[in-house]
Formats: sequence, structure tokens, C-alpha cells
Amino acid sequence: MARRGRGRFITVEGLEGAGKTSCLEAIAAALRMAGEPEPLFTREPGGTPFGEALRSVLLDPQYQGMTAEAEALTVFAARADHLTRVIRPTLEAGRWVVCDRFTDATYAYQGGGRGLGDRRVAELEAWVHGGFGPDRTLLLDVEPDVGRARIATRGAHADRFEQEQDAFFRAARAAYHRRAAAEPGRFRIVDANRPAAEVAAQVRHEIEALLGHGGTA
Ligand code: Z5A
Repeated sequence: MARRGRGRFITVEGLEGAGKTSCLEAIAAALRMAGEPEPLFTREPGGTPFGEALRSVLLDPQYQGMTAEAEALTVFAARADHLTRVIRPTLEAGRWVVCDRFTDATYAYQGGGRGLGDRRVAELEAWVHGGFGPDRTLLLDVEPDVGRARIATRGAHADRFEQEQDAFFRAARAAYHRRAAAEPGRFRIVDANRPAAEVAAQVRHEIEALLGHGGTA
């Protein structure tokens, strides 16, 4: 039997409350409909025991004074572990990986939101994963107010990022837009202000289109 080629690496990005969780379900449905094997679903920060431990630190409101530099380095420490132990081996084995956030989130939140700028993030990106990156990135683009109103209904305690002010999220969204404009071949922007069913339909369409272009490699 012929060995399957490298799996596809799909990332999902967007502000809080954009609907990334529903998007992951729509991706799974599209792949199932196409008869593709179940992908690996993972997330950042996180995806390994070490990465999940760092995620807890990053989200913990008691570390509110963490510097932008420390935050970026922590995110990339988790990513280095995740890439080496989970993402690359899974792709090499021919399986798709779908990741809830990846390095574009660092450009958005640390580069944009915290004001660290693109250059510092690019240096860490070059060190940690060089030319490696997602095959397709779905950016669920939501107005910060709309996203925040959605998560407000959850009733959980706000994490360290959720406690940020509107300016932080506007800067993060602008950074996402710059990333998408710079790499139109990789990004697909999904208007996530729309009803959930419409968002899911576009997500399924984007995955079907990717499969139509040699998805199983
Ligand atoms: N972070 C970082 O700073 N740097 C990095 O490099 C990385 C991450 C990788 C944790 O991420 C934090 O890490 C993140 C940035 C930082 N913090 N922030 N902000 P996360 O992915 O866990 O955090 P999140 O964005 O806060 O997740 P979230 O709030 O769960 O958002 P979501 O997954 O997009 O939302 P959801 O759970 O799918 O939906 C939220 C609710 O809205 C839910 O009740 C849905 O039923 C509802 N919903 C969803 N879509 C719709 C539509 N279309 N209409 C109506 N209602 C909807």
C-alpha cells in the first residue's frame, strides 16, 4: 500500500468569542464527509503536558504584571515542545493536524496587543520553527465587542487575557488583518460576526476547497 504523504497543518485564529470551538467541529465534519481520517485536534498555548502547564501560567490573573517579552518567550517555549513532540511527528505520519491558534496569535497578541512588534516575534519564529508553518489558516474575524458579549454569557472568571481592555483586542485584530493581507494564499478570512450556521458553512467550504487541491497529498 502506498504511504500517505505529509498531513496538512490547519490553524484556526481569531479573537476571544470568535467561535473557534464551533469552527473545529465544522472542520471535523467536512473531513468526515470527505472520508478523510480523523485529524489530530490540538491547541496553543498547550498541546503537551509542558505546554499545558505553561498555558495555566499564561492565563493566570495572578501574573498580570508579566512583561511582553516574558509572555512571548513563554508562548514560544510551549510551542517548541508542541512542535517537536506532537505537530511535526503527526504530520510526518501522514495525519492532518488542526490547531486552535498558532504563531499568528503571537503576532496578534504579543506583537500587536502588547506592542512588542513584528520583528521580535519573527526572530523567535525563525529560531523555533524556521520556514515551517500552516498550510491553511482560517481567521475567524469578529468585532471585539461581539466576541466579548458572547463569552460574557459563559459566567466563568476572566483569565489574564480576558481582563484586557478594548484597545488590546483592537490592536490584536489589526495585527491579524496585517498577517492575512501579507499572506493571502494561506489565510482565509471568515466573517465570524454572522450567525453560527453561516460561519460553519463557510468553514466547511474552505476545507472542501483545500481537499479539492490535493488534500491527502
Ligand atoms: N495567546 C497569546 O497571547 N499568544 C499566543 O501565541 C497564543 C495564545 C497561541 C488562550 O487562547 C489565550 O492565549 C488567548 C490568546 C492567548 N486569549 N485571548 N483572548 P484560547 O484560544 O483558549 O482563548 P479564547 O480565544 O479566549 O477562547 P474562547 O473565548 O473560547 O473563544 P472561541 O473558542 O473563539 O469561542 P467559542 O467557545 O467557540 O464560542 C464562545 C461562545 O460564543 C459560545 O457560547 C458559542 O456558542 C458562542 N458563539 C460562537 N460562534 C457564534 C456565532 N457565530 N454567533 C453566536 N454565538 C456564537
